Amino acid sequence: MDDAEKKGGKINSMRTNGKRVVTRLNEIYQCGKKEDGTYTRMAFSAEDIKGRKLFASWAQELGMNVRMDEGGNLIARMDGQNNDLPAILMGSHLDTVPDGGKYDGVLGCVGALEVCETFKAEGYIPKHPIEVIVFTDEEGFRFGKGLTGSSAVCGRDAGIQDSESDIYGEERGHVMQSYGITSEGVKNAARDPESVYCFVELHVEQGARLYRTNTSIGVVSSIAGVNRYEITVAGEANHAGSTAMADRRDALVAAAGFINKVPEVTTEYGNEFTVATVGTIKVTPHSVNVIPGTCTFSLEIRDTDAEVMSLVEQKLQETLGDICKSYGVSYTFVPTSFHEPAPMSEWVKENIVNAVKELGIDYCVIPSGAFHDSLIMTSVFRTAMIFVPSEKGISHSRYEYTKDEDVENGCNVLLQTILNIDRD
Ligand code: HGY
Ligand code: MN
Ligand code: MN
Repeated sequence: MDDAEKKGGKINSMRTNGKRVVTRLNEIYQCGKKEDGTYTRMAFSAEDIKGRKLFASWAQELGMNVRMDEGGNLIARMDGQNNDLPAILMGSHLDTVPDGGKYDGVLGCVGALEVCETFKAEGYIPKHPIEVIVFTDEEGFRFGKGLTGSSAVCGRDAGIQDSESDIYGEERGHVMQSYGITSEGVKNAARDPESVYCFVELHVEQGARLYRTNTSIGVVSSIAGVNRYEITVAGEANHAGSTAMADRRDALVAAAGFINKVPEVTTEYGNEFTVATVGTIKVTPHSVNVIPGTCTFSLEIRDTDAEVMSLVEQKLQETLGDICKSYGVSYTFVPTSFHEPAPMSEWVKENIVNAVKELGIDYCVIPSGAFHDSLIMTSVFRTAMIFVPSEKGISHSRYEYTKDEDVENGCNVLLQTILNIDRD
């Protein structure tokens, strides 16, 4: 390709190979096959590592330089015409929730690699170096806190410690040995803001707005903030046969009273998009013939407005206090993680919108209820996201599905966005 072509017609007709992307989404999915019949790539697990190795091998075949930073982020780099320029970053995550789907996170990684593969096939050398980044433990279900790799890249305290235990009782320090990283070392992964031009993440919507309105592309306006808490209700463990109903201080019954109120309070004090969820629960001593002495559960509140989030938190805490008082039990309400709602970069968004228009694809601008590595990345780097539809809005499920043509559209929009940014 000569210079005129590089600047003109040929690059405007450059397209990704949708079939290859769909095949790769399936291949990464297969890496998660487990004996229990699910497909799960829990962060730091053998299945996760298998997926990352496969991904790294594809990048190496392209001649990209592949490394892992101290945060465990896998980074594949393609040289630009001027390697002194800051790098254009694309990517997402390969870890999944339990029994997760084929698209969440993986599309952003495989789609980013596809952009590089298309550049190579077309002989197009971008001005800027390009990096594809697979972030560490985005989902965070294992230790109850995600966005580990992106927090590290942004120099934000990921709030992790080698001594903390995951949901199976395994220590983080031991678990992270599978990547060869430590909680202390993760802090060294902070990236010089000057070394990054911008970050673009392609992702499935995970909600039903694009699907319901039959829209091909979502340009993400902002990402909802997410605050998490661990609540423990403490009553009295006692004999389940000989303790009269009137004499009980059952921690689970009190917790259930509160959990039952969460939707009502959230709807009353939140706005249209506010959500609150209790997603995990455990009791002690966890015996069929003992009244639960303690009940510990998670609470998560999400919204695009930080003030609404704190009002809902306050009202839920008041409700918990009233209910615990009426049952004669005590409680603790401990914040475990806070992520502020975050708007996306106007400049990157504009580049995405221009790309969509150039390709003649229909789009709308929507907020994201799910969080993503972009939620953190936008605090340091110019960041925006491209959404493609999730059939029926289903995600975090084996039934997650995005049509092949939507996958291809998303990759082409990513490609065109990067071309536009690179020429800026
Ligand atoms: O939970 C989330 O919103 C993200 O998908 N990890
Ligand atoms: Mn997810
Ligand atoms: Mn995701």
